[in-house]
Amino acid sequence: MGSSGAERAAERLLLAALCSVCQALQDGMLFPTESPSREVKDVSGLWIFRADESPERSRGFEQQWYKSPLAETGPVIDMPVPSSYNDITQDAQIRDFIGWVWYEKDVWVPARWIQDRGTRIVLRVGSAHYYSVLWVNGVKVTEHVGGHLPFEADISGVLRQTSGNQCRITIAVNNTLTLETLPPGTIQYMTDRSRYPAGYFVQNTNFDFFNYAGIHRPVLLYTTPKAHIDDITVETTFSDNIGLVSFNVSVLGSSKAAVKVTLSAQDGRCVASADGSRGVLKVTDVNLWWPYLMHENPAYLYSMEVKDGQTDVYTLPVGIRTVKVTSTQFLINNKPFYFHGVNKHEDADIRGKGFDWPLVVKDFNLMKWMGANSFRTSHYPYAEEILQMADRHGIVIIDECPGVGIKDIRSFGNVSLAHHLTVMEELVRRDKNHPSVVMWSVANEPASEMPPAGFYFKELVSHTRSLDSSRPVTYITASNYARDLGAPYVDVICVNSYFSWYQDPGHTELIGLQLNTQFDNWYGKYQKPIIQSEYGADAVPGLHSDPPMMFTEEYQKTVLQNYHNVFDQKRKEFVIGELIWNFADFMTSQSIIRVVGNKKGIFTRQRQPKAGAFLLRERYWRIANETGVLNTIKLEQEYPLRFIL
Ligand code: GCB
Repeated sequence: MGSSGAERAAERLLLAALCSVCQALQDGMLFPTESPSREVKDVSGLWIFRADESPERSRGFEQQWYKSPLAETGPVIDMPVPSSYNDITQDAQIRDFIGWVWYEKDVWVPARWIQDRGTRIVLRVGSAHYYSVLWVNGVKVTEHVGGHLPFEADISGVLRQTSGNQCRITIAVNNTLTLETLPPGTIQYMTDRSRYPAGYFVQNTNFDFFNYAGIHRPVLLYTTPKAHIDDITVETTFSDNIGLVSFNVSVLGSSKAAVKVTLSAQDGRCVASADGSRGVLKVTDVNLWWPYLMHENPAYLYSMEVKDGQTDVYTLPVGIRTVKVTSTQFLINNKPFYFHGVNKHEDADIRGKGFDWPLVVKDFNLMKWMGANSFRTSHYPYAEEILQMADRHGIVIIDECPGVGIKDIRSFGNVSLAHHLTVMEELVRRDKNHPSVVMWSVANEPASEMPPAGFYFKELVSHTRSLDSSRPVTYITASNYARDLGAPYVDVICVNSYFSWYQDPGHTELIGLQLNTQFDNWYGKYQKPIIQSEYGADAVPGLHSDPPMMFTEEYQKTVLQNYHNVFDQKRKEFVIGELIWNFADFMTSQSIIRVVGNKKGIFTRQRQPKAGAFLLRERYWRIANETGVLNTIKLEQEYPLRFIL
């Protein structure tokens, strides 16, 4: 059958897509899911915990606490996983603890997992902050540098050699930050004996959120067959009504993998299939993945079943969509997309940065309620479950790595850069298949005016592009346009500014002039589209004044309104988005400029709206309605707009 013009165009696009798929990373980090060939056992829950309070924090290693049950080494306390440990007890020393803490849990491993030598048993930690070492039955199985990203170890051998079905998992976690960690930090010993006791030290950082620590995401045991699907990379494009899904599957533990890939629509109908570990699936009458509020049927996900012969099966949700950037626009499926969204934190009372489904679902409900179509994972990668929610709800994500607070020139050295590149590799490897992720952010507000920043960001951005050529790359700047050395390398300029707050506090009348100047300067110099990636003002909930004064809800509203006036002019030109700082109030370290945390949330930390939330809600729905593609009646039924418009 002769191919149509549309098909030929699609094939050309596909060739380009395949070339980038070839550069996929070596090891996989597929999210553990159940399938006919895989089981998952969640071993989160109640663990026991001990902080190593010895002066050097080294007693646990000297006394080998991993060798015997932790309770035999000294006093232990209960500790929930996932959760930060900081706010769980009444002890300020635990809240502010710096150094090694030890977690332990005894779990049963199903006998059939051990007996069946063809079963591979993996222990996976969703994330632990910052540096972790893992033992199983006293045997070290892996270690990992960096919070916010998963790590895992094949523990089949250890389990079969040690005590069989019983499995004592010990995890030591250290939250110390150094000049070469991401984010960086320094430990400062206080030597003035008239003011500080011997050995007194503090952790200094340059970021504005509490350095929560512990096991932050679920700990899972899961199985795969020995010959197993290790990684899958998909890239998608389309031409007219034909969607193309190029895939690359890597199989480990088998010399003769026989991969079969099947793509099914939401009604279960098979729409395309192929044999082989690399190839392209062609989908006629494609349902594209559209962002929330951009289409009547957003977030369409196909289901891609990957089978390796008779042994392994893995199913991956796939959204077919494209992302492109021009000098004035951000295009999703070739249509202009305007980011009207939020910046978030993984942060809540008691659990700190611990993953929590009620919080995740509540936050998505709030984002949809306010008409937000996007968020940025400020200032680190969020849990994979959050990205899966975004895929399913059509919320667009700017996916940020933990490169926040790079302010010291010593953090621009080769060791730091090498680590930063590795973190980007881990991030892309984990998140590359999410349709919701439309851009990578490699850092937030680095000292981009320092001379090494030019080389540093050139390397970082080009390495990220080599890992994934299908998405634009940015970093978030707060630097002056004339002094920013990284901007030449990024695809989109993301600027944070706090006019009438950190500059000219109290003078909201200056916002219009200063913001216009900001946009014109950046666009004039780079001719790249601009996102206002942060703006806002603190509002202590319930504090009021008219005329507005700083820290009141009225002041926060006034700042927002002044910014919005300028956005409304500039979004006709080259401004492609606005992300409020912040979705919700969040905890910071203690300081004279923070009243129990940062209060720039439009929701409180308990997720109750301040006046600014209603203002943004009205604005975001209005912008969404302007696009003219919405079935307003349907949306009004879901979210009664008549009350606000
Ligand atoms: C910023 C930072 C963010 C802070 C915010 C603020 O520029 O990127 O982490 O929390 O300002 O409120 O100061």
